[in-house]
Amino acid sequence: MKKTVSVIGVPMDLGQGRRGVDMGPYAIRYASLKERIERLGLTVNDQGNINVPTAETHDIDNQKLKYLPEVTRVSEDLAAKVADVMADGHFPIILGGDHSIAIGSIAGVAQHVKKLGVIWFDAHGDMNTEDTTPSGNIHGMPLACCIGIGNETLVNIGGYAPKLKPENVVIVGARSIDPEERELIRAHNITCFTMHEIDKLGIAKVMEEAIRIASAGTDGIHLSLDLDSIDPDMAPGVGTPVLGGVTYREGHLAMEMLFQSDKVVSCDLVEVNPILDEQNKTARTAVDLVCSLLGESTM
Ligand code: NNH
Ligand code: MN
Ligand code: MN
Ligand code: MN
Repeated sequence: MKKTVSVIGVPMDLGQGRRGVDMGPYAIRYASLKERIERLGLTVNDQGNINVPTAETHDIDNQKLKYLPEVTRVSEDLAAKVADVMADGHFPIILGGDHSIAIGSIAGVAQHVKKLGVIWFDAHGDMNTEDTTPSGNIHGMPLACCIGIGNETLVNIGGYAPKLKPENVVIVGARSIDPEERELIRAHNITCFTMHEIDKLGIAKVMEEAIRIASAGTDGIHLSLDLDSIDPDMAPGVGTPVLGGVTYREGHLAMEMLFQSDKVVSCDLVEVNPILDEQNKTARTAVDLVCSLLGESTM
């Protein structure tokens, strides 16, 4: 585990339709992110926020990919920032914002860790392309972009593609996948542990497999943690809650196993929307989970 954590906020709400997710970075900081991580003996370097344009100042000029130019610009800035802190030897924690920010964060991480695996904790697949998206929302597309499919511009953020090999990508917690997205997940042979597998095999077995697959032949794992992977009882403040999610304890065991693997090099905490939340519960869940990821133990 690296000794210094760099926190990068991305107040992004242009990748989906519900306002308030741009306040996610503030909500997560307000849930004592820095203090909690410092208690683990790590140094926290808060880099502030990446500048994100306000929705009111821009038009949706492309219904297929809403706010494409704006999301592109933010993704490039974020990729550069993440690459910079990785070059300094830090562990980046990227605070969303909606999940479209993973296009930029992974572009930055993979610039450093060239053979990168990803564990994508999400109720959704985020494997839509501009041809399959039912919504035009870029937050439903970041994983596809990272494996090199979909919109040219988004696929090439950071000036290179692809960022990931599908064989090192694992989705965990899925329970709401669009029909054409399912086809893409299958066609690209991406491992997807839905809630069905978590119920049946148990989270420990699922994570053991997920870690094995994401680390096979790679030099590190990026964790992209969409808070809607967690059951709405502990994470109600998300734009698209789906019943029957990962429980609080399952989430913790997953994070503890990732810590023990010593493979994780970076992470995203996304989709926390304080306007839809109950007394910042979702941000507090996010902080609890990331502390487990960084080695907080119950003993
Ligand atoms: N699959 C849908 C779409 O592409 C919803 C995605 N919503 C998410 N993804 N919250 O994590 O628009
Ligand atoms: Mn620097
Ligand atoms: Mn997502
Ligand atoms: Mn999701």
